[in-house]
Amino acid sequence: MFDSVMKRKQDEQKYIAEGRMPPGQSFTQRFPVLHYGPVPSFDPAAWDFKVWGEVEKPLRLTWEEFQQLPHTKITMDIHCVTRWSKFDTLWEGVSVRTLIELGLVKPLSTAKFVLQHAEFGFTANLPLEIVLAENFLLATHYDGVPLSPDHGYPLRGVIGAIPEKPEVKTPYFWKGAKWLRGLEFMREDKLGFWEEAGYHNEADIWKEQRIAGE
Ligand SMILES: Nc1nc2c(c(=O)[nH]1)N[C@H]1C(S)=C(S)[C@@H](COP(=O)(O)O)O[C@H]1N2
Ligand SMILES: [Mo]
Repeated sequence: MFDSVMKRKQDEQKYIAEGRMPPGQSFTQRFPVLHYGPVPSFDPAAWDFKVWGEVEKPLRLTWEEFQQLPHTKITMDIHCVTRWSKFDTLWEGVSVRTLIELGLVKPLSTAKFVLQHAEFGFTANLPLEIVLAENFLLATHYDGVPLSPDHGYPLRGVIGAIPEKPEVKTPYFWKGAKWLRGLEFMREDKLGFWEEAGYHNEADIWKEQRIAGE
C-alpha cells in the first residue's frame, strides 16, 4: 500500500517535471469510465460507419470493411475535464488522414469542422484541422486489445497529447465520441452534446478551457 502510494507520487512528479501535466489535472493509473446514458450493444451485421456533408461523395463502410483499413498506432496522454490525466496510453485504429489518402473521403474546400456522430444521438465537434492532426484517431483498440464496451467498442474517436509534441493543439478527452458511427464534415461549427451542455467549445487543456465563457 505504502509503496504503491509513493510510486504514484513519484510518477506524478515525473510527468510534472517533464511538462506533461496540464494545469488543474492530477495523475491516475486507472481508466475511469465516463459517459451520459447506457452502453449500446453491437451488431456487426447492422453496424456501419458513414461520412457525409462537405465531402465529394458520402461514404458508407460495413464493420467488415472498416476492419480492413490500414491501422495506425499512437501513444498519447489523455486529459479529462473532470481532472484526471492518464499518461502513455496506447491506441490503435484508423486515422482520418488515411481515409483521405486512400481517396475514400475527399473533403470539399468548404469543409472546416467535423461533427462525430455516435450511438443514441451523441455528438462531439472539432475543427477539421484537429481531426486531421496526428493526435486524433478513430480507435478500435486500446492497449493492444479491442476497446471494452464501456470505453466505446467497437469504435471511438480519441484525442490526446503527444508527449514529444507539445505544440500540437490538444482538447480535453471528451472531444472523442465513444460508439462512433459517423463523421459529418461541415462549413460551420455545430456544438456537440457536452459543448451544448456548457462545456468549452475549444477545450484546450493548456489554457484550462473547461467551461464555456471561462
Ligand atoms: N458516446 C459518448 N461518447 C463520449 C461521452 C458520452 O457521454 N457519450 N462522454 C465523453 C466524455 S465526457 C469523456 S470524459 C470520455 C470518457 O471516455 P472513457 O469513458 O473511455 O474514459 O468520453 C467522451 N465520449
Ligand atoms: Mo468528461
